[in-house]
Amino acid sequence: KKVRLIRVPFWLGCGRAGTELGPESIMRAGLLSQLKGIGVEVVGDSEVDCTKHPAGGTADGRIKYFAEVREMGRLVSEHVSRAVESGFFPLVLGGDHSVAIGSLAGLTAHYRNLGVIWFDAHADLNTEETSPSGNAHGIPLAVALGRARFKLTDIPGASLIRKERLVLVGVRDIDPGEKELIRSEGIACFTMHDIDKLGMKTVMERAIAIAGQGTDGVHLSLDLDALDPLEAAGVGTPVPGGVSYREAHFAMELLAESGLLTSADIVEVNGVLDYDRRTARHAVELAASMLGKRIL
Ligand code: DIR
Ligand code: MN
Ligand code: MN
Ligand code: MN
Repeated sequence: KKVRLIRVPFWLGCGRAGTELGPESIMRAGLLSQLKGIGVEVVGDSEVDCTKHPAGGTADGRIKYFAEVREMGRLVSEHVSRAVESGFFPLVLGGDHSVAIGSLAGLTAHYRNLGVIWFDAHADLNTEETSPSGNAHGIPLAVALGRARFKLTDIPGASLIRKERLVLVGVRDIDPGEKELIRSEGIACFTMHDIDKLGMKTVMERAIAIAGQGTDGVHLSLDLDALDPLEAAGVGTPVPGGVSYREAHFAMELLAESGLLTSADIVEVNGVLDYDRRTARHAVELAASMLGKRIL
């Protein structure tokens, strides 16, 4: 497997500085040596030239820094698209979760039928209208499904993802508008309640079946706030009652075993809040596991 790293030092989508340090924190936690150790070749490592220090508070309607988010999305899309074209596995290091707008745009330019597994405490299904925070990291899935005013197809080359092939895992904090969308669209959503009830094994088997059925690529978008804040405190929007490191690690191993994964995002690692660097280290372990690292 040949991986291309795409670093996106962006925080404007979460309204709080620190995630622009995410890519560097993850690299410093030993990503390259971990991947080398399991025989994963890293071919190319690029940094997206996104806005780090905004000139002013350019709110376009209700979403903060929307112009910057949109431009970042376009740039990330180009990087991801180029990586897929060259036959590489794009591994996008965020940055806040709005970077996934760019990943999905770049991926849908190539995969006709992309499956998406969204590992997150949140549903990220707000629209410009339903967002209670105005933060762009809460809208990427509504954008990708074409349910927000800004649509994935507003980025050159991109197409929408299909709701039938999208699955959420680890969710425990959903806004009213998101709940409505999940219900009306029938989006597959494995909450913490489902994980507690069924266990991670069954949940991931079902998630993989949904995202893998008839698809030509499967993307994992891993928001580190899916993990319990007791183990991964370095995120901007921690929610108690999350996935344990052990469960997350197992989920990544099951994904690797499926052999279906073709790209991933690792997002929301906040270099300022991650005081003990544990969140970044977990991110590295999870990256290695999803790319095939085995205990034995
Ligand atoms: C919340 C938080 N649903 C929002 N979203 C987060 O602002 O729209 N997503 N933190 O990762
Ligand atoms: Mn998220
Ligand atoms: Mn989240
Ligand atoms: Mn491991």
